[in-house]
Amino acid sequence: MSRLAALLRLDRPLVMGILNVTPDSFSDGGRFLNREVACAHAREMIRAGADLIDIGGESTRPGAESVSVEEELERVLPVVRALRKDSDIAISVDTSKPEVMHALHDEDVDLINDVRALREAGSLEAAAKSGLPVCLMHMKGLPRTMQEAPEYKDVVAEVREFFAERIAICVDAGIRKDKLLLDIGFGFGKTPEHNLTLLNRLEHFSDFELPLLVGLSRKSTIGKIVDDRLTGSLSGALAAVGRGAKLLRVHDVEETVAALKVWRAIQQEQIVV
Ligand code: PT1
Repeated sequence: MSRLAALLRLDRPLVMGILNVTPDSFSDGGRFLNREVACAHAREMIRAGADLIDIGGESTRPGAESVSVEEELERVLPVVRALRKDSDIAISVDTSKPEVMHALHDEDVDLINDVRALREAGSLEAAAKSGLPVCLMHMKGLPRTMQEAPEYKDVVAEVREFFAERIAICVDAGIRKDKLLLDIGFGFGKTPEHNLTLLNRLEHFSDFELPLLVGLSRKSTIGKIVDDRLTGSLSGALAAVGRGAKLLRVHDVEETVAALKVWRAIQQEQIVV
């Protein structure tokens, strides 16, 4: 069985640690140093109990500019290789680019995490060919402009329709439904109220019978509620698992793992360490 399939069978929520591979200076030394820093950060998240590491070379935060294929490959691939050499951890790659997906053929990775849900030209085919599981995230608009007055008539209905359509398109392209994960896209073309509605009604997405991933760690909606984004993110994480989230995409792995231990102990009505 694949690493990810084995993780998903566990009867507990999973923690995906965020590894952003930041822009480098142009010198080779800069790149090398950046890789070292990224790998050290990954090792720290693994030590803290991460189940997966999500490696991303394109920022998709509100307002972010796009990056070239070459740049993204240069950022992501060396870190994927170094991490895989170091560890048997499940690796997810946060990308929308078919060229990056294609390059993953030769790497031992476990998941494509695509905030554009395979809508970029060529990515559906590239993902299908890779045979890898895919996380389909909902986003309205594109990162650079998505926070300019997002509007929905019924946000839950719209995101549900989006998932139904993307699942059908993936299955048509030869990606088995049981290889898909879904993500409501907290912070992607949504007002804080849209984000809160989707999170509160996460159970409205359970009938797709696919694992639900939630990423709210340190996001601006949390920062609008409380100053301390860590405390806010942990509280949001527990609300998400209580409503059926199977995976949490987080910056603060150690703290999230601890919060989940308390949640699980309550679920199991006994101390679990
Ligand atoms: C996410 C996610 C992601 N988020 C998945 N992948 C980001 N599957 C990157 C803000 O409002 O939720 N799910 N990859 C990061 N994106 C954002 C969006 C970061 C909004 C910050 C904000 O602050």
